[in-house]
Amino acid sequence: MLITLLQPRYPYGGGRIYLPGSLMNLGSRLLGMGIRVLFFDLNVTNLWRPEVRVALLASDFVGFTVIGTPYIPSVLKDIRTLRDHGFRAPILLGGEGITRLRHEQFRGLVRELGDVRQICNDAELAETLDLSHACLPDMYWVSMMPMLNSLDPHLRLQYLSREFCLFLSQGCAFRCRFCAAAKGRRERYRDLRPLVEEVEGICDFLSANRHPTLRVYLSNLDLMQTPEALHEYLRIVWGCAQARDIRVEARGLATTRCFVRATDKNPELLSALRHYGLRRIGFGVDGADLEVWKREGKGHNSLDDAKRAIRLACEADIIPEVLMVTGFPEDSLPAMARSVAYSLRQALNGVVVRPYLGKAGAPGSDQWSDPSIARTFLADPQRFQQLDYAMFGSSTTHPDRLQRFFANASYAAIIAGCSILNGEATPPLLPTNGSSGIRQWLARTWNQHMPMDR
Ligand code: B12
Ligand code: SF4
Repeated sequence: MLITLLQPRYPYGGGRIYLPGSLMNLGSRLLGMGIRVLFFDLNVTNLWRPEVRVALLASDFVGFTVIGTPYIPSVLKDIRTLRDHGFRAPILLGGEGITRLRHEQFRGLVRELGDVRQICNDAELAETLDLSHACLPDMYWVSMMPMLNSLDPHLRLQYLSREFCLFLSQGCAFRCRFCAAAKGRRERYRDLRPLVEEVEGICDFLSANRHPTLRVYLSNLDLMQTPEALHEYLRIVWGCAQARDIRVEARGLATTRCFVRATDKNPELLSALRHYGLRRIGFGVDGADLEVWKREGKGHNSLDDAKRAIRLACEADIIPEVLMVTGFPEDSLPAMARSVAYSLRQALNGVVVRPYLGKAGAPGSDQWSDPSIARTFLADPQRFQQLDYAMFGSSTTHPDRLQRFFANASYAAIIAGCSILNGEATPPLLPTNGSSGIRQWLARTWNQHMPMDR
């Protein structure tokens, strides 16, 4: 059996290089089952290159990964292109951006695209590929080295010499309303043996290529939910790198609640993590308003914890970042004003603020269970792109015109203020739907030139 895995192109144009960790993990699992796997990154090649066409025509299955909902429209477009050119094999879609659509909703999205299947879990994958579920290695049990080794060394170096995601764990015990991640479940760490194999293999490769740094974005949704495991895993990663003279530079996300609790419990924790390479932590502060936190199921946030977390991180020489997902469609003007004031205060104090505009309605968020919200996106799948947190609000994400104006204005004010004060805000994207002619062209051109969210 031959399966070709495709990393979709960055949706806003211009090839962006980022290690497709999801497909490296998935492909390694399939290789372990004796399946032939080919991989192409559509950011560095395209569907019309002869080697891609030959691979696709010879494949029994083709699989796209969908990182987040903003990728849905472009993946559907690629599938349409393949079908228009006579490609008939079954196409599989998997990944965080697609797994939380209900099957019937998914079928509606792909109804004119032939045999396209949504793969939400290993049982579905095994059934589709006619494998024994019990034999398919779990994502927690494999190293991505088999796939990494199959890449052209030049491409491998491009991926590994810049920041990439190191898969350590999945799952978050909290249940924020807007969140579409693997929420409401205990964090689970991957097995240590494959992690060691992976980090050793990567560091051997970096060292052979005289690249001195292993720069990783840890996959944890909240670094401090299982602090003992984080400590142990980072120590091991650091040990593998150190043995090859490679420096570790890691970053990740955390809730201030778990961060403060973990440091209260173990005051030495932060200096140890810093020693093992943890350089930055992004705290999900998401506004500065008790009512908004309550509404969004973020009762675990408090201004006191945020203040302490930032101070503790600074004291440990770890750079704190304040992630501000604000301006949700239900947010009031005073709540948005508080977010702006808080962000600017942080930036004035030299703290890195990373602003995003709150969106409701990604599959997996609580709002998705509202049939009218789901219908809006399913009726016009292009709209999924507008759920990008870095994008200004549109009539889809913020239906009330006046509220949208204030939400966008507050988002712009945070970006502008923080860029002037400390220059690290993620630049915003512009919605392209609904506009036409020159406005759409301007929005597309702008988006194409903005750096990718990190
Ligand atoms: C690394 C990462 C990134 C990287 C990109 C990763 C990449 N190119 O692969 C960066 C930093 C660039 C990134 C950006 C964004 N991300 Co991101 N990212 C992650 C993160 C931290 C880890 C993902 C990962 O590698 N996991 C490890 C791998 C092994 O697991 P996996 O991805 O789940 O893959 C397994 C299965 O899903 C399945 N699978 C995956 N693909 C496929 C395909 C097929 C065919 C099959 C059968 C199975 C399958 O098999 C894999 C294991 O074998 C997750 C958080 C998390 N913990 O999930 C967020 C996450 C996936 N990101 C998310 C989002 C929203 C984004 C953005 C869209 C944010 C935004 N601006 O709005 C941007 C996209 C920007 C852009 N336009 O490109 C959300 C997605 C939510 C959702 N349900 O839509 C997550 C869950 C974060 C969150 N807290 O909400 N991200
Ligand atoms: S937003 Fe963060 S803390 Fe809240 S459920 Fe999602 S991952 Fe967990």
